[in-house]
Amino acid sequence: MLHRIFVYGTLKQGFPNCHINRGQRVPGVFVTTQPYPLYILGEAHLPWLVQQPGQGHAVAGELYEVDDAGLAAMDVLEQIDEPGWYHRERIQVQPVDSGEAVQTFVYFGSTPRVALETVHAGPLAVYTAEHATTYREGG
Ligand code: PCA
Repeated sequence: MLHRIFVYGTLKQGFPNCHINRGQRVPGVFVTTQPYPLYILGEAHLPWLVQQPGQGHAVAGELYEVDDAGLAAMDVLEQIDEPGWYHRERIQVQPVDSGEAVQTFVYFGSTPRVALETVHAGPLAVYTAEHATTYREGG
């Protein structure tokens, strides 16, 4: 079965965890239909999208279609079974130029960590290659 996943951080093409992303890209740039806060968080400088719709900005990223095994590999990276890490939820995104909104999975970071750790930047509208230079693997 194929799943849609919207990635906004290190799983984007050319970013530090892109090798874990085995999905097939849907061409173009997509943005979240709702605004959400996107921060750079903690010692590892993690891109951290928080499930607080209506705060922050519409966030830009990439949309992929991925099979069960590919999605499972991303779930392992994002530690979705560990409290305090990412959880995978459904949201709506749309092409930045024009086109129809679609439902997709996305990884939200745990909300309480934002209050407990250093917020280096944000809320952001996009996670850039420059932000990725501060990312620490295994954080
Ligand atoms: N990886 C996922 C969530 C944050 C991260 O670094 C992504 O790129 O969407």
